[in-house]
Amino acid sequence: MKRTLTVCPYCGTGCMLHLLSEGGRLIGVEPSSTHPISRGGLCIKGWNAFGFVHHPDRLTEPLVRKDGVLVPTGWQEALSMVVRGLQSVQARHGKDAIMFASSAKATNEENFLLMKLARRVFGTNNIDHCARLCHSSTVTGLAETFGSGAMTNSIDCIDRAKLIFVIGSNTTEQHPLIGSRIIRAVNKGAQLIVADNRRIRLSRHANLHLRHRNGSDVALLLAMMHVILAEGLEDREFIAARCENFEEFAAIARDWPPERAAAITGLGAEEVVAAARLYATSPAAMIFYSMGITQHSHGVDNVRAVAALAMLTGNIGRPGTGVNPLRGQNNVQGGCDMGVLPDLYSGYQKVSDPVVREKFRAAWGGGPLPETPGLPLTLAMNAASKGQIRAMFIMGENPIISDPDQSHAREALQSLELLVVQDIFLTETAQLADVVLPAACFAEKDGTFTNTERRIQLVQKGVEPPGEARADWQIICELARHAGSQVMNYEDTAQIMAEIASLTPAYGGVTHQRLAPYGLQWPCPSADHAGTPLLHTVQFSRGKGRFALIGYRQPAEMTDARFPYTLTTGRTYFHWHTGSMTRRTHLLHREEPKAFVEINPVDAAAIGVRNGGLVTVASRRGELTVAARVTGTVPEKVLFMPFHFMEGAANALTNNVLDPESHIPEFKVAAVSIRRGQ
Ligand SMILES: Nc1nc2c(c(=O)[nH]1)N[C@H]1C(S)=C(S)[C@@H](COP(=O)(O)OP(=O)(O)OC[C@H]3O[C@@H](n4cnc5c(=O)[nH]c(N)nc54)[C@H](O)[C@@H]3O)O[C@H]1N2
Ligand SMILES: Nc1nc2c(c(=O)[nH]1)N[C@H]1C(S)=C(S)[C@@H](COP(=O)(O)OP(=O)(O)OC[C@H]3O[C@@H](n4cnc5c(=O)[nH]c(N)nc54)[C@H](O)[C@@H]3O)O[C@H]1N2
Ligand code: SF4
Ligand SMILES: [Mo]
Repeated sequence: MKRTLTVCPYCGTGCMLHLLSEGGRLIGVEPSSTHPISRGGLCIKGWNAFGFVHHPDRLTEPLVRKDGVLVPTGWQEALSMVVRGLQSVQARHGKDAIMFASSAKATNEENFLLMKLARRVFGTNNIDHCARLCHSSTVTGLAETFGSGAMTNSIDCIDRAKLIFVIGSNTTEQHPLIGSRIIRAVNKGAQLIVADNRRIRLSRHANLHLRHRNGSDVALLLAMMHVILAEGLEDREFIAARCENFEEFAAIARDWPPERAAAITGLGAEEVVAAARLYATSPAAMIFYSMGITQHSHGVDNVRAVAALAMLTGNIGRPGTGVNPLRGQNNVQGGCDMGVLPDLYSGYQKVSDPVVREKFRAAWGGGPLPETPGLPLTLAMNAASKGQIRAMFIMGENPIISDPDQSHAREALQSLELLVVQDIFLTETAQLADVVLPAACFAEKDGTFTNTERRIQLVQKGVEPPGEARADWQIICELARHAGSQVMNYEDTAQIMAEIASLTPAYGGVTHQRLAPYGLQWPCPSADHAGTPLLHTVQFSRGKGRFALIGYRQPAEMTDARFPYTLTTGRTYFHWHTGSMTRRTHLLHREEPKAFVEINPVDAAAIGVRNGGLVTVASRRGELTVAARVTGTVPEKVLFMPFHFMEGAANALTNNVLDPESHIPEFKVAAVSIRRGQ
């Protein structure tokens, strides 16, 4: 039996595990007992991470559409169809008529190469990835306030926190090993505030559970800061020494007494006062947040408010404190770090900066690089439906299920002249493609993933890919050669990392060799640097921490007589996003086999539906019928649906309205009606 140490392919917690294989086939996994996060544990998805790898549905050869159907072909034909197709669209409609979507499931090396392919070989900045749907509000909001959009502290800090404030994160289900660390800290005496109107597992352990209305976080946080200022609980020394723009900000917060917020949040003033006092008087308070904060048409304002709360009380730059956005996908932190973003190169270096462009130009053989920022993914989908984007190359994403307003997404993809999908399965999106390229999965390749605490870890190959499938990085290099470019010839992924390190200051000291066994946390600027577990200790990345000005805006779609319920969407413990992997993993699928909607018993009774009965949910975008899960988890008039299931796709209902700055969709609030389904 062979044991290969690698990284879990699911969430951004970044547990490491051993793949166990025999005769070239995976037979199981074993946690890594000395890894700083897994420490001998894994969640159910980690234990089953091998489950989809040898599934008979794996793509084993390239497919091209002929006479309307996808048929198998060889690599040569498939690759030249892709390159000819992209070049032909560009020749007729301009360089920026094509869009690349990269993948937070792929390695850093692969993301870096797709970024290079788009910019250097195809001459466009139109590249983005699922972070747009996820933490783009964080990247924008924290860059403005702190100068860096990543977790300020480390997972280990949970043990040093005296108070943990979890807002808009269902941590035990979505980042399970972080969730269990939080529970352990609480059992050892740390205090816990949960702000989420669902009764999640963590709320049972909380000293205070705030069940405020969806989309009312800015009002809640401003009111907490009002109390802190009114009671003199702010950290004056920290503010004076480390921050700017305080007076302007304080004038806004002073305008938000808890009584004003009450009408918006639905919380009693005393609950807000209690939360403010608990947080502000703790000697070390650590904030965790995730999609409940970011996925709103005011997602950036939410993030600004969270950042302000931490600065106001000096809870940043020390162990056990900080602002900690929990990054979702196994390598979404890395995707952002590698610059698969329309306005940034790797290391958050701006494409609009001529010095930066010159550096990349010189390193990449001297060809011209595009100057204007490209399109965010969400705007590219809109542009596709208007005929401005004519071709899309999608590596490792499944937007037919994950994008907001499914019929809009379908129409956008169907209106393309050329759709290329590079995936490990024939997903619902791949079924619409003109060319499908079969990729190797995490267990079949080498490289690195960067987890939510900025830890860059080694991914190692345990088994061979099926059939003709190849690693994403190899396919991208082949595409470059088919396009006549000689700028992407690599022996292995370590060589790609050397290039990343030479162009990306925070990864400057990273080599594959140095990453064994359990990685390095960036910034790691030089070969002798040990990595950085804690950010902003002496000053913020941008110098002074900036109190941003925040205004409260309500969600774009509020309930009314026709659509009297609020729908919020998210995840379950057993499934991963669009289900491509977890629904093909026997044990996970068995635990959660079908779509459902959580509905409060009072609302279920009102329409005469029992647990397991059918409910038809309708929004302005569409309607669907799914099984009712009758539960007090959701308050009255609020429904929750996971978006994993094509047969009951939550995104048929969601609102495609975007935050004006981060361009994230409002996945967390839509107005719907319900009736008993048949
Ligand atoms: N099992 C599993 N784990 C995952 C994933 C998965 O698909 N499956 N996906 C990964 C990814 S990419 C991500 S981004 C993370 C997401 O991780 P989370 O953000 O933790 O997950 P969600 O279920 O999207 O939403 C979290 C909570 O936000 C609450 N919420 C909704 N609206 C609001 C609001 O207006 N304010 C507040 N304060 N809370 C609100 C919901 O009630 C929900 O409990 O999970 C990662 N981990
Ligand atoms: N309603 C609603 N919608 C949401 C959200 C929500 O909370 N509510 N959350 C949003 C968020 S936070 C996110 S992150 C997105 C996620 O949206 P997506 O990224 O579209 O979802 P995934 O299912 O993770 O897609 C990953 C794809 O990569 C493939 N894959 C896996 N490994 C590899 C590999 O090594 N190489 C290649 N080429 N492919 C691979 C998988 O088969 C799968 O098809 O969904 C968003 N959509
Ligand atoms: S917590 Fe996340 S990284 Fe760890 S085993 Fe579970 S899914 Fe994998
Ligand atoms: Mo995400």
